[in-house]
Amino acid sequence: MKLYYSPGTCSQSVHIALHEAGVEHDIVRVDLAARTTEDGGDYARINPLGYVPALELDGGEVLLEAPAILQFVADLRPEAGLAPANGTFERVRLQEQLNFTASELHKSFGPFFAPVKPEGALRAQALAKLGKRFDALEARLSDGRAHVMGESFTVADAYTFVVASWAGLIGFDLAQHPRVRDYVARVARRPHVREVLAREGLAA
Ligand SMILES: N[C@@H](CCC(=O)N[C@@H](CS)C(=O)NCC(=O)O)C(=O)O
Repeated sequence: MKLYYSPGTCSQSVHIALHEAGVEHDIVRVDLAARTTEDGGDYARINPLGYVPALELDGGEVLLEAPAILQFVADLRPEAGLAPANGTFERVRLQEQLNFTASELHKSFGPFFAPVKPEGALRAQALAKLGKRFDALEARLSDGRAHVMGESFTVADAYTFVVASWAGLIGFDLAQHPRVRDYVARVARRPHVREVLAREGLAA
């Protein structure tokens, strides 16, 4: 299978999941601005909406949307323990967290990555909203759990880690969210995460 990715973006969550699950895969870098793949292909043929991640299966089918792809990867290797079994309440809890990361945390970064950045009162408003989402993540980690679903690393961590690590990129200081800060540092130390960062050409 092939993962279409752009370094450091949310596609990194799938990249991490593939490594943690031990699933053999190729990676194809996408130029998001030009909408082309590294071999000069038209990325719109993979995802007409132009965003990453996309996972192309060996039969040619393309799977989109990070929360769905992450669960697909987890289910390829149940023994890796990256998601509770389908049909259980624990699985729904994982989906709840994946959805929080996608539609609350990830999307709250949107204004800062838009071509026209928010300034003044708009920036303050966007920062306040992001801060509230980080408050929720801080509260989730407040019982001392090592990972968002408990003690074990799951695909929800692959995604939450990547998104939370963007705080530094936009100058959002995690000092007010020490458990999130420690969580990001902890996940960044995982051997597979370090491997993925290196493979994407990013410093650990
Ligand atoms: N709903 C999509 C969102 C993916 C997304 O936001 N991808 C960003 C990188 S983190 C992207 O490729 N942005 C470029 C664009 O939208 O043109 C998902 O969950 O996979």
